[in-house]
Amino acid sequence: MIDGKKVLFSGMQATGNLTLGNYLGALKNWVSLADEYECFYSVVDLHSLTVRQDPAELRQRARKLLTLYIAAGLDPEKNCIYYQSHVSGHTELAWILDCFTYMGELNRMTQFKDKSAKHADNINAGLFTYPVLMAADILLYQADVVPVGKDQLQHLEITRDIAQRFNAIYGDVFTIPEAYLGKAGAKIMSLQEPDKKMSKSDENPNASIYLMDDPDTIMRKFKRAVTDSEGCVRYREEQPGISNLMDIYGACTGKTSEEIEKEFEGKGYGDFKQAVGEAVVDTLRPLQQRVEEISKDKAFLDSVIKENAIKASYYSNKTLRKVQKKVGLPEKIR
Ligand code: ATP
Ligand code: LTN
Repeated sequence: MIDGKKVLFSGMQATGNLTLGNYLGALKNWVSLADEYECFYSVVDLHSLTVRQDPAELRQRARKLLTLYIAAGLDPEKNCIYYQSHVSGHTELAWILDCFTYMGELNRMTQFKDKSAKHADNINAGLFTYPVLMAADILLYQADVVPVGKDQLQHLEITRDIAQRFNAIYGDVFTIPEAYLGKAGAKIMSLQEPDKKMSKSDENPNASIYLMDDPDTIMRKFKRAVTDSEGCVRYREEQPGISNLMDIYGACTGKTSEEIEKEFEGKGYGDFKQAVGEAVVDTLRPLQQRVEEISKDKAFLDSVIKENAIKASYYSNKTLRKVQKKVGLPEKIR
């Protein structure tokens, strides 16, 4: 609890360009949470190092992601938006938690298995202990809730296991966090393979709408989106491509699937795709404008980065000191 509010923590990696899936499934829904929770949103740049990065590109992407957080509507006065690497407590706690995590547990992580298959030439120790750094992120702020996608539930589960194990030995040190799953249907699928989720690491650029795509590109990608030969706009399992476009249209316009079915009754896929494209362009335009504006204000961004790192360090240090004391590390002479 901070000032009588429950604590919420989430993070995103600055790898790749954010997609419409990241926005509709995560960012957009985060905006309304600040009233109810004390929110920490980190750009988890240390996690990004688990796969090889171009240094200049990583720096640029991390700043872009932080800008996007703000442009999407996260008020940096109410939400603590910061770089993970600016708060040293994350790695300090991660080391201690490493000593309370078993190899067997980490070996079971499906993300580790997937990523090692994908980067077979660089299966580094950081990739293996990735979930422990994530546990440190969450536990450092005594987070009660963690909004994540389904793919991250296994990491949240190991976080809870580590916290419970630690608490069982040393008393109630950590809050046990709960997953906060967004609204159902918020999973946006690939425009090219509608049975796969839209993902920023997809190699086919036509599969995803990137948040910074220009209107022509957006319209073209929707025109090429994979559908089916049914010829009707209906929300059902046999039509995953159309259902996905309906989800996107609904998320951008607030219309329900029944309303959308009615609106496009007797109309062809061409008309429907045109409407979806326009709705997405209208949704992203203000976001893109805000990104432009905020990016130009270097002093503002720098002060957000600085102030929020100080705020995050303050809360994280409280937990870290407690943990260090519990495990028997000698107190610093101040
Ligand atoms: P990568 O391709 O690098 O694994 P990603 O695009 O899958 O990345 P993450 O960085 O894993 O995205 O996730 C960031 C946040 O966006 C998470 O909360 C996740 O649940 C959400 N998210 C990612 N993709 C989608 C999607 N297609 N639909 C809805 N939400 C999504
Ligand atoms: N692993 C997450 C990103 C992440 C995270 C976190 C999410 C790192 N630390 C802490 C929630 C809480 C991902 O790949 N989406």
